[in-house]
Amino acid sequence: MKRMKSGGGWKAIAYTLRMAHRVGWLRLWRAMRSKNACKTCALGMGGQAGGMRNEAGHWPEVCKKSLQAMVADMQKGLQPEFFQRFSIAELSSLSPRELEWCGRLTKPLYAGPNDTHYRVLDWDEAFDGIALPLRDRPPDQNFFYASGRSSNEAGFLLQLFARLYGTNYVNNCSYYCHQASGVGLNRSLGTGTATVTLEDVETTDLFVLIGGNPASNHPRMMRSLMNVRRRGGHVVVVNPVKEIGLVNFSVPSDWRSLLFGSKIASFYIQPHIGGDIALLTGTAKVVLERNAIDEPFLREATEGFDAYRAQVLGTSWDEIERGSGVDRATIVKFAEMYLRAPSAVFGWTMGITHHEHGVANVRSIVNLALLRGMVGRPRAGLLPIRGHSNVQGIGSMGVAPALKQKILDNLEEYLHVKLPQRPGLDTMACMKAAERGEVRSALCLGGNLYGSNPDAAFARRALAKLERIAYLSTTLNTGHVRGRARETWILPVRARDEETQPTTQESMFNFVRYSDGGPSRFDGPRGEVEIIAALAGRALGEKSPVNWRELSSHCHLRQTIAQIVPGFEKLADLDRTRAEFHIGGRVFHTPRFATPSGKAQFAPHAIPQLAGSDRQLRLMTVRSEGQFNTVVYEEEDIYRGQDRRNVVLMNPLDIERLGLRVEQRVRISSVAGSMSGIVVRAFDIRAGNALMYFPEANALVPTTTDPDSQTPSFKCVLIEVEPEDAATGKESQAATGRIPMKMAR
Ligand SMILES: Nc1nc2c(c(=O)[nH]1)N[C@H]1C(S)=C(S)[C@@H](COP(=O)(O)OP(=O)(O)OC[C@H]3O[C@@H](n4cnc5c(=O)[nH]c(N)nc54)[C@H](O)[C@@H]3O)O[C@H]1N2
Ligand SMILES: Nc1nc2c(c(=O)[nH]1)N[C@H]1C(S)=C(S)[C@@H](COP(=O)(O)OP(=O)(O)OC[C@H]3O[C@@H](n4cnc5c(=O)[nH]c(N)nc54)[C@H](O)[C@@H]3O)O[C@H]1N2
Ligand SMILES: [Mo]
Repeated sequence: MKRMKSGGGWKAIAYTLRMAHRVGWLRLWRAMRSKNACKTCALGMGGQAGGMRNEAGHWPEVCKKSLQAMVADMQKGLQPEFFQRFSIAELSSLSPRELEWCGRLTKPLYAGPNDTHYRVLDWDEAFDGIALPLRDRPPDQNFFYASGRSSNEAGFLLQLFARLYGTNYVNNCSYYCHQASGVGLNRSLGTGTATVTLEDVETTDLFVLIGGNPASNHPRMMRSLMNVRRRGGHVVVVNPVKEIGLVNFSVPSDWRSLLFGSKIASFYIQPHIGGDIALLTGTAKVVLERNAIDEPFLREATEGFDAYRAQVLGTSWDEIERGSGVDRATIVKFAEMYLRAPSAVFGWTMGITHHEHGVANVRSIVNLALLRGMVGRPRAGLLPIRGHSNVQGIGSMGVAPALKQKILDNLEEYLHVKLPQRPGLDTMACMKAAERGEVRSALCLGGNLYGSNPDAAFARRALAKLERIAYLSTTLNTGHVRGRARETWILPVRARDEETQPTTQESMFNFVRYSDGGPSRFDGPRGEVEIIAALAGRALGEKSPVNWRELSSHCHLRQTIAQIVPGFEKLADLDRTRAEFHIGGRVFHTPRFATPSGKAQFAPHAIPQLAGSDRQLRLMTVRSEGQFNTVVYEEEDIYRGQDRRNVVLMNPLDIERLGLRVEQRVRISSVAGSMSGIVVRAFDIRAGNALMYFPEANALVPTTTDPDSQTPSFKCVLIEVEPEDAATGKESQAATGRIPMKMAR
């Protein structure tokens, strides 16, 4: 498959036309124009200003991913006959893509220990089956998980349910995502989210993009980066892989960009996987050696500078070059660009957080920004580029193992109850407790814990040990068939734009969007809030201090949240004003921070020693252009020019050094497992490193986590690559579906 010369552009437009054809032009147009926050990434498009509009009001903002998500939600509903016809074993042989395109879930489903097929239940049976056994269980034998696509209202209710039930075993997908950003930013600045607005990003002089591929994963951010360049600013990309869309991107909604393409990266630096701390230390060393620091800012607004300076100056260039894989001249050039920039924003994604030193990575970025006073003023600051469209809101609502003290106090006062004090568990800790048999049941609001977990064999084992698991989902995924407990329930939910009552979401810029909902597309699925309220009412019965029926009104929920969650006060009037808003206290335009002393905290970090021998490569597991997390929409990755997913992308030097050939089948192994039938492909990636696609490659990722954020090291797995005997080479990954898709519907 040929690689594109530019990301976005006509390919994206042609795709839009194909998708429109699939579900009908008018239907798709109406759906995309509806007043609902976009379902995919957390840039926060749409909402009250109308679909396809960003929070700065720009229109039209559309990306392939939002179309894919929309078209998937608009596909036909699955009929009960489907589950009579196809066994769970047959469904297990389907790839993530095939499962996604089977159709929308419309009826509650159940499979017990001896069932070969899912059975359709009515709602009451399902609610009783899931909720009543909870009454007899110690609360800490259950956990509650949320992905990041559900509403604030559903998230708030889920955690309220868990806490009134009596457990803090509540967490969300951020533990596999941006948790390191939250922890790192909190320790450095006392805040866990972006310090900047969208306008800051668009008007900054230098945008440093570290460890992310927004061309593919946050396409609408590319307009902002294009704008930075058009204003004469610079974009520096730090990424082991040369991602074509970060070199050149055609913004489909801008004719000039569409026709001629827009240069994105002014400078592209390719460190080793895990080499960012070394690179950032080197950059800071240049800033310090040239005494180009903002002294008044450092004196008045920060603490810990001396120790940090000593650590950086004490690190040798040899260590820096070896640790980063980048030569001194390149680092000096980057530092000089930083020194010349009157303002700078640092943005990062999973290349920074998916490491055992994820928090140290994040704090190293903050350190570098602080040196020149690039936090706490307009047009400068820090931006964790979030994943799921409402993952930030789900966290704000308290779907986390520990509630913020203020929320806890408010809740206790409001409800006149004592909430559980026993410490909660993060996602990996819940999975491990499940494997040990200490946790016995789980309730999952969206997501796919099987597909998103490291070490797929472990994930399957842990989930299979559970007595009960209930999934609230829109479509079938691998978790439903490979991540089953002894008893499994699947409850079909409405998508955001099918909700009968409005919902709210929070963008990565701390902007709260109001989504109208819309007409339901199927008979069957129910609203998430309605389902959670029904389960909570049954599980808690008489002793519940709240009226769950009352709480199934979203408007009532918003009023409750407004009283409980600081910063969300404006939710109380939102149904009347419809005025979307920025959450108070999150944007930092003055150099006073939310730490106890009001000062930002420097944190010295030594360069991590990454293990590995000459025979091993460091593997990152990443997304392709055609997927959204564990949901694969297309097998190909057009940006990286790959026609299939069971590939390992390597530097040509490594291919030669290891005695391999391009297109050769290999077996890849790590401490966690192995995969065979993988095809070797050459790619522009720093030598010593390799790339494979998630979720398939989770067979190789061990469950080791960053001790500070409990985030798995999805981006730094030591692997060995061995040629496979052609005769025994089996295709393990390109799961060939046995159910023709037409029949499946
Ligand atoms: N199309 C699409 N959009 C999505 C998603 C999706 O699956 N598909 N998922 C959503 C979610 S939940 C998230 S969290 C985001 C994820 O967005 P990204 O973080 O952009 O996604 P990844 O594919 O994990 O890619 C990480 C990037 O980091 C680079 N990288 C890997 N290791 C390192 C390292 O050690 N250092 C540096 N500097 N770079 C490194 C990789 O080369 C890759 O370009 O996207 C969101 N948007
Ligand atoms: N190896 C490796 N593993 C990773 C990553 C990686 O880069 N590499 N990335 C990690 C990251 S960043 C993340 S965020 C996690 C993602 O982990 P999760 O959030 O657990 O998984 P998703 O694939 O996003 O969940 C998709 C499912 O959500 C359901 N769904 C979709 N829309 C809705 C809705 O509106 N409501 C409800 N209730 N359900 C809905 C659908 O059934 C769909 O199958 O994976 C992590 N795992
Ligand atoms: Mo994520």
